[in-house]
Amino acid sequence: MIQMKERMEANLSGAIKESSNEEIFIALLKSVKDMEEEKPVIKGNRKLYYISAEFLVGKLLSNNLINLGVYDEVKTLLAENGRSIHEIEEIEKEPSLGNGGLGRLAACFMDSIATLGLPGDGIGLNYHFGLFKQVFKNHKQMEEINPWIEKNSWLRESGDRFLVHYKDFTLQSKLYDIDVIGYENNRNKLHLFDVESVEESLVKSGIDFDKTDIPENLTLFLYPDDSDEAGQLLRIYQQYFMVSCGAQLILKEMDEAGHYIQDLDKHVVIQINDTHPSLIIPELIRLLMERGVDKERAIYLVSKVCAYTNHTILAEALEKWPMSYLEQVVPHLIPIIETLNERAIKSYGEDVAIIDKDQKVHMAYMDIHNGFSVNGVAALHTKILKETELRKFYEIYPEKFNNKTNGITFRRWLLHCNPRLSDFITEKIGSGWKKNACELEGLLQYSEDKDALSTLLGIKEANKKDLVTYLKKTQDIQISEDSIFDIQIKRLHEYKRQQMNALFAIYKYLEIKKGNRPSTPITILFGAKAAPAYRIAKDIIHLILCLSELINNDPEVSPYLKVVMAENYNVTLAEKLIPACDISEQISLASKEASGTGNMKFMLNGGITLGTEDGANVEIKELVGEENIFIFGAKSEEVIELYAKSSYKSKEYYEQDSRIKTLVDFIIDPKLLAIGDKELLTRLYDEIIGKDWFMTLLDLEDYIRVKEEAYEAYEDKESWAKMMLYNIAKAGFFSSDRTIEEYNRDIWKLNV
Ligand code: 26V
Repeated sequence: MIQMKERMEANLSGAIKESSNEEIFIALLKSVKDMEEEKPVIKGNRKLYYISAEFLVGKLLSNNLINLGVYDEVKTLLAENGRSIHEIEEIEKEPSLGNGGLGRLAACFMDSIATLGLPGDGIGLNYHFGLFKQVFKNHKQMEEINPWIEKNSWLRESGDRFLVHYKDFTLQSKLYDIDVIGYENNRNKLHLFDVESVEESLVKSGIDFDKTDIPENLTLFLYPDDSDEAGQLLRIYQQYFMVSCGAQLILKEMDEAGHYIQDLDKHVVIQINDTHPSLIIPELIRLLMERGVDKERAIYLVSKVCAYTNHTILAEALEKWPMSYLEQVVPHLIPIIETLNERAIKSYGEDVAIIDKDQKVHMAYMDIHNGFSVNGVAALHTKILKETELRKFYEIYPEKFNNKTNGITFRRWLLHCNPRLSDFITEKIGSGWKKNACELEGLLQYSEDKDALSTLLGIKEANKKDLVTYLKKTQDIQISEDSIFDIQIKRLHEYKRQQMNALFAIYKYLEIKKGNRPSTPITILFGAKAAPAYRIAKDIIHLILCLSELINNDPEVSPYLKVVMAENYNVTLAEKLIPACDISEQISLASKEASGTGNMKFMLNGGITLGTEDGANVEIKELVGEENIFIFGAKSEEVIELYAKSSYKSKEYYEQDSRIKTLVDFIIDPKLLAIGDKELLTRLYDEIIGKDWFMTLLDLEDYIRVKEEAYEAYEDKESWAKMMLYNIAKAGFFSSDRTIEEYNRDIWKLNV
């Protein structure tokens, strides 16, 4: 095998010592791409296509070096030449091809699919500016473009080009591939479709652009603002582009493998990641018919090939496209969608129609009728789908429903982001856990070992120091490494209840003002982007930034409490924050967070969950036991009943509990109004008292009580370290390798 040293020499004009970080990065990129190309592509008689509008892959250099088994070699080579791998990593731009959990899940899955040696490619879009870059100005979120594609990147141009027909024009696709290398295994591909005519200069200021010029704007952004009709139409144009290219690629690969089109169901399985790619169903039927397959047979074949994953029960997030929009964009799919609708009604009645009375197409319903599998992403989520949200469908097709609790790749979320902990684990139990995550349980034998527990605390301290340095250097944020790191990082959404955490910060601030100081200082850290058109989410960011300004500049309070919101939260930042966390905030309103995957990443890195019984928190609790997690708040059954009866009135909590009243009133306290924008703060205040759709005030008292318990528990370092150890030891279940094994066993059945 060619050594990395030789590869680097071939790709670098001068010596490593004399080269710039940029030059070294490019040489490494080229070397890694060469190594990847030498890896065989994973093959099999049956292939998976994971189709998703989002793949939040994160930076790829270290990930790929690890999976190729040359990370240590490169690190040493650089160190011998006086260079640090971490400085080189900084050069790479992070592609932001996802919003949050759903996109990151797709990236973890790609890693595990290749690691398990399964033939499975990803299909998505090559957004030039991805999601936006978040910047704070006047305590508000502003959006800027986030260009990430450079002359030298992980993208490889592929020769494949397909024509995509819309009502008014035709576009030709251009395909880029990113190699997906399994850990000590071979290669799959992530196919990202793009269009040649896209025009980056269409973006004028911030992230504004002409939404009607489809040939020029199609792949500029991930999910552009869809609060208006033009935005929604653009989304349909994007979705159709992705699925049409994907379907054509699948059929082309069938041909190349010499398979008969009639045997599609033997050789292909398509996992539809949420409903964004659901138009692949009518499109594939159409393409099969174009190739001479009769309609009934085409519908049958497609229904044996497509499987659907649901990622949310939030009504506003379930896609329903007006027929009139589809007519404007893809009229040739209309007769097929109408046929599917008529068949569903004929067999099972109007109740489960795909097209509703308002002439809207329910994408999820189309998937359920015309796919062979429907899965939720955590046990509780799947139970709610079966019993409540999709009950009618579960009664018709009980055999289609199944649960696949989410997982995360331990290569990125432990091996790469927390080398100290990773080395500690290997020293204690050997390296088998890297391939068989359940071996982490072996750590339990150290639960009474004082040396091991104190080493574990030392690792956390060191990681906290690293984070302090990083935040100071990159964002000029000053926090104390000796404080409790209490972290909530995830998309900003009302149901995730960052506002409840902010109300706690107000409570703590007022307590300290009264002289009730915490034994250990507290740092409450947030990271979150809000959708550009999501008013309340942006108001919550405004509140947090104003609180941060007030609290951090108050000399009476700031030695004991800091509130910090890190800018532009992304995968790279998550990799720094997670290893340094003491308390992991997972405080969504029970029943609303389908799974969560941040909760798993924190657990694996010794962060202790403070959470509601929601999503995968329920499974975390079952694994670690009540004594190793802090659980509070209403249960999902209570919440579902409150919604059913429309009986929750936030105003009653506000009026009847004087402490709650004090905390909520503080949102419009003159001290905050002097810092922030009166209109925004008042709007949020009114929202919480008048509506509070996600029941913040219902759980606030219990949240304060249990969070104080967690802070107190932190004081006993040895027992805290035991909790950490327990959480790490029990995290094996959440390896995405386990999740993918289950998908393959129950749904994909790729015979390797
Ligand atoms: C999307 C939207 C878009 C319109 C405005 C409101 C809204 C609210 C939620 C969403 C989420 C869409 C689906 C999604 O990202 N689900 C996430 O999937 C993760 C991976 O399965 C899971 O861990 C998260 O709990 C779930 O929220």
